[in-house]
Amino acid sequence: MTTADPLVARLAEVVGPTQVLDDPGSCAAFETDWTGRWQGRARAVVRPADTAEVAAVVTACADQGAAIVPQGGNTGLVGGSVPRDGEVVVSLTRLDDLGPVGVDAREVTVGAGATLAAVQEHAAAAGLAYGVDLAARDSATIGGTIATDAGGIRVVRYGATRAQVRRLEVVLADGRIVEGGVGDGGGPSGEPADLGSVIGSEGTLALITSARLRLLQPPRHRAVALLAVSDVAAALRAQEVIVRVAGPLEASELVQAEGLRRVVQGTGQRPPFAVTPPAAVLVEVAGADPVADRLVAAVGAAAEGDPGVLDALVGVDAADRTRLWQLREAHTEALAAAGPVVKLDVVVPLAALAGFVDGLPAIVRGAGGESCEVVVFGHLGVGDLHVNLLGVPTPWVTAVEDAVCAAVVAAGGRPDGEHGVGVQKRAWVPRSRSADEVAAMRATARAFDPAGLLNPGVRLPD
Ligand code: FAD
Ligand code: 2HG
Ligand code: ZN
Repeated sequence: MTTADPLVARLAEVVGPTQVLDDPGSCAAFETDWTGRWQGRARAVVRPADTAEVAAVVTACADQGAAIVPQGGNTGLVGGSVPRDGEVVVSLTRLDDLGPVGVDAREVTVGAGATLAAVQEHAAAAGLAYGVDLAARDSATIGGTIATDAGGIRVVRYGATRAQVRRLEVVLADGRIVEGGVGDGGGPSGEPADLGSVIGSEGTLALITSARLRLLQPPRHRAVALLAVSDVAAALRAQEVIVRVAGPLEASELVQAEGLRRVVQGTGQRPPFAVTPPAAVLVEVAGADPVADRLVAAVGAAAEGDPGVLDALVGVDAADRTRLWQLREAHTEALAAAGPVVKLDVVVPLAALAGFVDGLPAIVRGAGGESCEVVVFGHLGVGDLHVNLLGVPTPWVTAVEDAVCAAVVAAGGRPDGEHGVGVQKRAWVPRSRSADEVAAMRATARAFDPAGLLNPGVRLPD
């Protein structure tokens, strides 16, 4: 700590001087997002140790009218986790307590700063599992995943993060601590506060300090298949047949040739197929009894009479399953290694998905991205797609983003998917939601945070 800023001095009294950073070198990692695209200076970075310290930090900021950016693992991809204009960054990563697992109630209470991986391992040690998983699991925090309502690779089976949260403890914008249930996870009736709107609010309504999470009985057997397909329409047909024959899927993920090539190059893994297919769909089936035969039968049924299914691999033992999953999970890292990436996480209705993906290269070219590489992958089961664009000339980034978002809306979808609105999609909120819906969002924000101190510039349009 180096400054004479009186707010920073007060924050140091609350959390101790070593937990307040204000020199550029120490703040840098908290000021730039995972993609490197969004960055800004923080007035200071504060790292409280517990809920009481978070409340005292927020009270001190509120007294001075100082804006706050809550931050977890800083793996967000829409610019919402880093400062824009001298806000105080409140990093929640030290709130990483893992409470005892309630085996009978199938739940656990954890600090907002616990990583997803830590919670998964903690649940597994008690014979249970947590229903959310994503490739950033080692850094992404429970607080961040709740604040974004993260989806992830199990979303088709267990729903997004909202479906896993029973109770929240939060610190409001004026420093008060509130505990409450969320929706039907709130326990006995007479629950005083429903904090459901905090889920997915991207740090704009409250700082999440801890959460009681629903856990589940993990399936004992798993099998994974990667089907090479001619296009997205064939991927969707295959998914439909596999669900019909094998039952509900644990995961159903789409990748394309360009992404597969980048992943193979980046990981050094052998190409999965002799000829890289235009697209592939990864499906996982799980159950209490062995599931391999069921999956093999389902893959056979999908291929039978459908020339769009070109080839298939099935992985049953853990090493094979991991290898197949790596081909999907390594996309973000492999693309990041190739240079700056323009990322758009969008949701498109399944009926419009194939047409949307097929039309994307022309849309991107038409908006100034003539020499761009278009890579689409994502959560096929729920129509949440990650449009990654390599080589977009800087002056054309906004035009290209707008063209893709406009195509999403025209297809009946939403330009903000599981990653949230952040800074990136703010302008698209009124173009993809009704005026009444936007008014309701504003009213909720005003009720929680009348002075507008929590993550200003994120989520809500000006
Ligand atoms: P941060 O990035 O720190 O913050 C994200 C947002 O939440 C910000 O607006 C921030 O202000 C707010 N916030 C953070 N903590 C709190 C808190 N305690 N209280 C209030 N607000 C808070 N996302 C998916 O949905 N699905 C995926 O499959 C997925 N895969 C990914 C894979 C990789 C390799 C990477 C890099 C990212 C991926 N993401 C995915 C995006 C990201 O991991 C998620 O958005 C995640 O939920 C962010 O968690 P975090 O702790 O890093 O939050
Ligand atoms: C995933 O599903 C993540 O892997 C990241 O949501 C998506 O990198 C991306 O665009
Ligand atoms: Zn995703």
